[in-house]
Amino acid sequence: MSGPFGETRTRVEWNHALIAPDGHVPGLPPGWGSARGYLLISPVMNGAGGPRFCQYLVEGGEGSETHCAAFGLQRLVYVLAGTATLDGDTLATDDFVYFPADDEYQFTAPAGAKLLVFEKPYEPVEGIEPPTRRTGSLADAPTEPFLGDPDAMLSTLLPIEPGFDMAVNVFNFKPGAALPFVETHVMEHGLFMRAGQGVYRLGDKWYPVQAGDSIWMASYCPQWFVAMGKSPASYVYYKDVHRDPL
Ligand code: UGY
Ligand code: MN
Repeated sequence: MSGPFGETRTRVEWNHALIAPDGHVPGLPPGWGSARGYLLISPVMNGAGGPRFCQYLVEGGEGSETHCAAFGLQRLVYVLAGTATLDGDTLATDDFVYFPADDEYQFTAPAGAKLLVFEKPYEPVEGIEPPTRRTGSLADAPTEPFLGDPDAMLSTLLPIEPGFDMAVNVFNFKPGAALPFVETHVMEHGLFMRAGQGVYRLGDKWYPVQAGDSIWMASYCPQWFVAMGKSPASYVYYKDVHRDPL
């Protein structure tokens, strides 16, 4: 809950946003039956043109069912907690599925499940084959020290191929580990803190962040993170890749 005087860590700035769970209000895009969830990042946010993707949470339970995303949208669903069912197969916690644009399926989430969803319009490129559906698990994803630091491990969930115009990665930081420099880049990010805590620099502000928080970083938003506290920090994040901004 917000503090007694309306305090919250939530901030929405022109090139970034921090959405703390105390401000969540239910609301999902169409296509999720009667599921409950929270649309945390979307193009109607203010900003440098606003985000070019959506990020939302879905809670499992009666009516938590979906068959497709809106026309032309690709969708990645990451199981944060509990299980989900895809065309009769079970997805466990930390499994994920990437649905290419205009894919159709039977996806349900029982009570206790918590899903993180990213959606983005697919941008086809002549001569490049669009991706097909992928399922996977965090434990099996390629994982490497980030820029040589074994205390900051980066897992890439989707293949790094030009057919994919989005990436979704998981970053795991030991307490005290940090991004090695303040990044400023053309890609934008949507981020969900899945564990731990730390401090995120966004633009020229520094924010305490913790598990359950979501962050939007616009293209060229200067960004840096340090993990703090006694337990590791971990976040799942989206970025747009492999396309010409012009
Ligand atoms: O992939 C990235 O740009 C990543 N290093 N950024 C981030 O964690 N804020
Ligand atoms: Mn980055």
